[in-house]
Amino acid sequence: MAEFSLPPDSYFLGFDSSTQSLKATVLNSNLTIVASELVHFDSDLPHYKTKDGVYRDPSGNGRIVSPTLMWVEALDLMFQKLSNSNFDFSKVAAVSGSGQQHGSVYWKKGSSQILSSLDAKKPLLGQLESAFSIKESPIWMDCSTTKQCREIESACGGSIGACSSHGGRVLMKGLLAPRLRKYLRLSLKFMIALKRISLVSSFMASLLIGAYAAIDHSDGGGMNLMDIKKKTWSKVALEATAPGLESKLGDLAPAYAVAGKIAPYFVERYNFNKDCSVVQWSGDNPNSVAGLTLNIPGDLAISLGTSDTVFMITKDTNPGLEGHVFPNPVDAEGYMVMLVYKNGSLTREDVRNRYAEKSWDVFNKFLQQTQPLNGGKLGFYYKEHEILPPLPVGFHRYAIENFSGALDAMKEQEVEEFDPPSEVRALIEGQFLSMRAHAGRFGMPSPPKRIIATGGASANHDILSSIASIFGCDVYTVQRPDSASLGAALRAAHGWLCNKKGGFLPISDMYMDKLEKTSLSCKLSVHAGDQELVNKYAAYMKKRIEIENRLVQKLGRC
Ligand code: ADP
Ligand code: XUL
Repeated sequence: MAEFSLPPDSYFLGFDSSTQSLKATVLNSNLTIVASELVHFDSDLPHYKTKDGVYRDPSGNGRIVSPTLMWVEALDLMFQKLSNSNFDFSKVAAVSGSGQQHGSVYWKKGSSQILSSLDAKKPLLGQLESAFSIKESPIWMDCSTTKQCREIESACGGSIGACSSHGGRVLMKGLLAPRLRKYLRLSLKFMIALKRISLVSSFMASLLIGAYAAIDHSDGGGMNLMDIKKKTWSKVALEATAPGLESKLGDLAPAYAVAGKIAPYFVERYNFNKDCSVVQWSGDNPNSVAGLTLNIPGDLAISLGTSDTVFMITKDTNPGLEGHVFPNPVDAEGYMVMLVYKNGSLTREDVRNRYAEKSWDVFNKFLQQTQPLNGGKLGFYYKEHEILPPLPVGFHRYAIENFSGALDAMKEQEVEEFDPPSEVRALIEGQFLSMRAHAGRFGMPSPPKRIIATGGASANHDILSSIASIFGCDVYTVQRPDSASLGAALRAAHGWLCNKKGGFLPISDMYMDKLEKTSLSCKLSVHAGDQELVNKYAAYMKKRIEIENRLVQKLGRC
């Protein structure tokens, strides 16, 4: 291993360009965090007038986008903030990053010349103003592509299963393939003027190398366009989406590969070493797999960010109807399986604002005051069109008779509203009962060995306690809730080592026997709930799924 150790006294810089912010985490050669920084889009860049980092189309057509140039300006500001804190860029041996998944950027013809000749005396923003065909990037929350989902599904053979080697079910509006079908069929003129399509991850990497960066296998696996076993573009999926697509997507590369050296722009402007490597960026959920050091099958990770996601590592490439499967970014042979909920933190904030005086303290007090199973008050809260289950915006509440008994004895009645403390508990129990039910279908052991929680809301101990009671296992947290940027910094180090070796190296070699001495270790936050309650929750969960299925039948797929 000494042959392939990290260079002493060096830094590994990881970014996370997420829905609401750009974050940075820096690890040193001992894998200890030495710096971190945040640019919050709404408050640090208020002139874009985003809410939660996005624009929602007021006509209610489901279009949700973010200004591409806001991400560029956020990078300018991030470098400025790090410079102001006297961060020594010359010590950075490698940089990598994480991007919200499924967001897309459309580069115009001529943009590669702009990228390769950036003037170090000026910020990036003004220089990139004319580089994009579409100025507002559609993101993972966008759900304006129902028609295209249906068309692709039918072109793929009419069934979701027909496309199962492409990383997940096709009928998923947040994913890229239906969106590309919509945009690329807009007009021939648009198609001719378009040079390259990037994901948020490969877009940000492109800025750093001053050239178009490849899409990596893990984030690429989420596009519904890749054969995840062969790790190549899938001809069937490309053809079902749009003609001439392959040349616009460019090459694919492993997440641990080096995308290029850092561009001269950053060497001159911030004093980076000219040999600093930029390791492929990847999606935020794959980066979290790395940052949480998830390497034991049976460990479940729950990320509570803008979206809520649940993921595990696996060797199985067969996605269930609901799960996505991506190549694991730090295991050349392995995969990760994941569920995505659109109604995560923003829906918790909405219920907090309506019922808990806009305060997490009051929200938590309500969780503490109310009993597990909530006296049979069960709720479904969708502030955004939900993917899982596919239901439109709306709140639905039920009073369950015999809620702590056998499933057969439970009877529900729809009600208007609960008292404020019960609204809070109904939301939290509803979110995690749904996760337990759906994760069971993608192969989660019951109970999981342990849960590792991350993302903004994992800082909330009362939410973690509900998770431990519902799933019946211990809940761990990491030192900092932003595992995606930590994972990106760790992947920068991993990519650096793989590059030195000239091939893949297991990431655990990097922290073998010294995990506890690094910033990567997890700590036990809440013990498993008692078994009798876990069993009661199991019956209650089945009742919830019965009601959920009925809601889906009645309100249709969104
Ligand atoms: P993303 O990476 O998707 O931009 P984050 O992982 O940074 O999102 O999480 C941001 C969210 O964390 C906020 O929307 C906020 O609701 C949530 N959050 C922060 N602190 C708490 C808390 N104490 N309790 C519950 N949620 C919290
Ligand atoms: C994953 C997904 C979300 C975004 C959020 O498929 O759509 O988790 O990655 O950033």
